[in-house]
Amino acid sequence: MAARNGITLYHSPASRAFTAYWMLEELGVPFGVKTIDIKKGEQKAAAYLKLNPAGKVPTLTDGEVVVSENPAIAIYLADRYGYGTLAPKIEEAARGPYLKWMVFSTAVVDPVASLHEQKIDLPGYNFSFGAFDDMVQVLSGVLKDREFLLGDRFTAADVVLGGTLSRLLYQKILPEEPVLMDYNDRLTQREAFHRAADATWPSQFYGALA
Ligand SMILES: N[C@@H](CCC(=O)N[C@@H](CS)C(=O)NCC(=O)O)C(=O)O
Repeated sequence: MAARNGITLYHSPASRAFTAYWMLEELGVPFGVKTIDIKKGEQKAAAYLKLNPAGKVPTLTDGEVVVSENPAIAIYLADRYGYGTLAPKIEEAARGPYLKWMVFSTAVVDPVASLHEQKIDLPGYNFSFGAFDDMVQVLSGVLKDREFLLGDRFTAADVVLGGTLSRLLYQKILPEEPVLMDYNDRLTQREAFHRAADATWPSQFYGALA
């Protein structure tokens, strides 16, 4: 059932919708949850396709606003409910890398890692997401001397990249490089991460955190 302020998250347990759930927990805004069971194919039901024609979770509605794709959901929520804190302001220099890491998370990290998991490693120069090893190097490079993507400041970009990275480390798709593991530890220690994980993942998934 939708919360009074109108935010509803359509999610499926143990899915990429975890990222949007974590984002809402970081903001501390009230929200309702509707479960779309992707194992039962509910994401392809006509009513849901009207909200998200891609037939995937997550989708978020906030009053009249309908938004899907994790980075878009996080950018929307952070601008609306965490502007200047979880979202750097438009005029801040940090806004550039903030947006870059948002997009990089699902335009590069997620697809190239999915292919790598299938043992498909394409030549980077031919594909927009580049090569798997290059992606790992980019992440290790940016995180080697800082706490979060933008330095000592935690932002919604860490939620989007971190939600992806955390899953990929758990699935052993990303190499266990200390710099990535340390970053993941910093993120998974957050209370909002725990609340979202407890609500959306089977307990064994993040069992080590319990
Ligand atoms: N690019 C989307 C990916 C979302 C996605 O892949 N969702 C999966 C669950 S992990 C899904 O809904 N799969 C169901 C299907 O493809 O039918 C995002 O970042 O939000």
